[in-house]
Amino acid sequence: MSERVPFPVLSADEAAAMINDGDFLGFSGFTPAGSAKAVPRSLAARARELHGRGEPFRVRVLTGASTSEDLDEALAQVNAISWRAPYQSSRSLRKRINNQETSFLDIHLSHLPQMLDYGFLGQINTAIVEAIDVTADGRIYLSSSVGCTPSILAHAEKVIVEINAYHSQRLWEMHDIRRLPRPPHRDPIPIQHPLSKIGTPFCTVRSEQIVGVVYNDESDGVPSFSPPDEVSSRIGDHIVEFLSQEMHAGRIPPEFLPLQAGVGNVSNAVMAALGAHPEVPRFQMYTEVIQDTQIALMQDEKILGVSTSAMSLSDGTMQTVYDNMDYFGPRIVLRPQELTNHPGVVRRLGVIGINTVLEMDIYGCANSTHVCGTQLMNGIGGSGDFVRNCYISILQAPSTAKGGKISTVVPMCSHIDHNEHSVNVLVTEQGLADLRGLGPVERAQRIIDKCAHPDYKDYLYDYIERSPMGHIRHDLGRCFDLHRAYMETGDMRSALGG
Ligand code: 0RQ
Repeated sequence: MSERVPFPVLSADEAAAMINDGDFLGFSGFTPAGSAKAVPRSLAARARELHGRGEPFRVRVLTGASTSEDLDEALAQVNAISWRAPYQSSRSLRKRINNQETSFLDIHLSHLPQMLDYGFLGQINTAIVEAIDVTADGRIYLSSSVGCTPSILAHAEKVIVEINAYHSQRLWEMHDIRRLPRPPHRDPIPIQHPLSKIGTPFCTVRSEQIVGVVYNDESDGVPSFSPPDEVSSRIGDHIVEFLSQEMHAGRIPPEFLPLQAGVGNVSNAVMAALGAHPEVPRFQMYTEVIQDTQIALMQDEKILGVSTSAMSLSDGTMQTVYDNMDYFGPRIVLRPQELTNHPGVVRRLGVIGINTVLEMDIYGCANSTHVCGTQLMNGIGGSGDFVRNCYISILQAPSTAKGGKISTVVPMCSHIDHNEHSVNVLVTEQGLADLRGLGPVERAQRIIDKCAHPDYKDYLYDYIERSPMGHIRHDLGRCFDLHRAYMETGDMRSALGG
């Protein structure tokens, strides 16, 4: 590690002053993990001041996935984001996007580095990246996430490095950075195991790109999760039972297969259920984000190793990792999202993917992103990368939302992110529907039978029976009646009649 940084040391305000209205900015970050913090906060303050004087100041923002309150939330609150990709989870930004104040590109996370490389997204003016260190010859050692940062750095005219002393100086031991060349010069990716390493522990830029360094000392600020609720625990139990049956049937080998798990409370509960179950053997993960539960399961030696793009951990759990780097260093690999989510590697390893959706339809299509087909929630993130390429793709949701006013099992999804051709298993707290090998109408019967909430079952059966005959039975005049009822009365049950 370098002893003295050979670049101008800037305050966050000085760094923010280098950014111009209309600039295209690439930030580090994949969830709050490894997000740039001090400079975007100063940028938001600058935008507020300029807007107060009636001057325009809005920027285009690219990151690996979602970010922290200091980035998306702070900038969106002052309406300083004109364009955003590829994923977000901020309340204020969501509102701006749904009001058409911010243009949002919702794309598969594994596709982003290639899109950037080919210039589809434009030229990045400045990259603002969090690191644990930078050297005179332009090696940048990233912090708690990798995401799209290696590609952002490669394509940025200027680079500002936020060196964050909060993180362990040993984080580089986990990093495995490699960018893929353009076709036809792409060799097979030699990842044969979640812990295979194929790259370097640092990103490389030309030292002339680096215009300054900002010092910082603050955590990623990831909130801790509430203990699993009953609904999430029941979803977890159904998945565990299914996976152990698959093992007994010889469709999952005794050493198990690597798991991928999405983010959020439901996912956290499912991981806890898997970890607690004696029939599930010790396993590896090939995933894009890890949360607190995975670290606890690693300490218990239930999870043996993890490949991920981010460690999205609450402060206490992060401290546990940093205090025990001899243990965690060799067991966690942090990689760019084009590798963690790479279709070829996911298929080769036989990953079992478990992701959460907003709604699922009776034929096995699912909506992860748009409430009633119009209102963006977060974005597709990496879910599509995994759903399409997993060995077994499992999608989960509570059977109802908003206290029963919404059925998450509907005749036709109001927006489709994952379709019947990719989805293998649907699960709610009511039960689990294994769809493999079933035709559309058999799928519909099984999904209603196993997954729908009892309040909505009769309605859904009746919908199939009264729909015109076809390979897939749909009534285009009625397929969105539940959604329409929700939009008109605030309760889908108003469509149920009787
Ligand atoms: O809203 O809290 O206001 O009540 O949606 O729902 O059940 O708390 O579940 O936090 O896991 O989020 C799909 C959004 C689920 C997330 C989604 C309402 C519900 C609640 C959240 P309230 P829950 P979660 C790896 C993989 C796409 C990206 C992905 C997601 C709120 O999992 O963004 O998978 N996935 N990435 O009440 C209206 C419905 C609803 C509904 C739930 N049908 N209609 N509102 N809600 N169902 C990670 C990355 O890619 C980085």
